Amino acid sequence: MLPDLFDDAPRDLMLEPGAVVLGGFAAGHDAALMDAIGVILDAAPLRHLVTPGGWRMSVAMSNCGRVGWVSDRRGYRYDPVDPESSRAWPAMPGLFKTIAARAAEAAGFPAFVPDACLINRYEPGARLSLHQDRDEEDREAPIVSISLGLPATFLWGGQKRGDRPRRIRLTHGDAVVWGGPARFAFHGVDPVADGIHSLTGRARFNLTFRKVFRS
Ligand code: MD6
Ligand code: FE
Repeated sequence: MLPDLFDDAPRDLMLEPGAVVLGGFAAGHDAALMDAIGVILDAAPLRHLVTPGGWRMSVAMSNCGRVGWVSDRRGYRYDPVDPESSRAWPAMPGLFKTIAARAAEAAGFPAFVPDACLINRYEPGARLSLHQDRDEEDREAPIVSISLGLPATFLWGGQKRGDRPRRIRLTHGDAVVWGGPARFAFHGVDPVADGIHSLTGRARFNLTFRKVFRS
């Protein structure tokens, strides 16, 4: 047996209790996911939101589902209406719900029913600084993230903002799930390196599924 030093086989990785990377989890559905993303973005185009502090985010965002995550000078919030169009966000495709629920279950969180999905597009150089996801009313449900296209270095910062983050490479099809004791961990994304991916072109896409409302 040769050592698998050069093996790209999918790997699962426990980050800490409640947080796991499921290597390649969504790879078999990549084309269908990108098709569905394209339909959503036709109705609710990607845009660069402004932070409450007045900075334009380098990541371009849109949403589908009952509510969408938005930021502007007034703050962060979940909004049932796309502020660009004043219309409801596109419905969440069944494929999204199914894949998110399966990933959550594989990570030990059965019966996950997301009501919001944030769509992020990173062009080369785009990044996301360390943050917690805490705008959701439901504090029990996990968050499920699916990465497509160009690879990225994910920052896993632990429970305190000052903790030095671990760096984890996320590649096409990887899922990250966190909840329970890890639900409010700090995390972010380093600037995406330039490259071309056969399915997404010069971009990384990330879907994060949330359950915003309790019940
Ligand atoms: C990203 N993701 O991977 C950014 N948040 O592009 C997030 O901020 C994130 O991946 C909560 C849970 C999973 C995530
Ligand atoms: Fe986040």
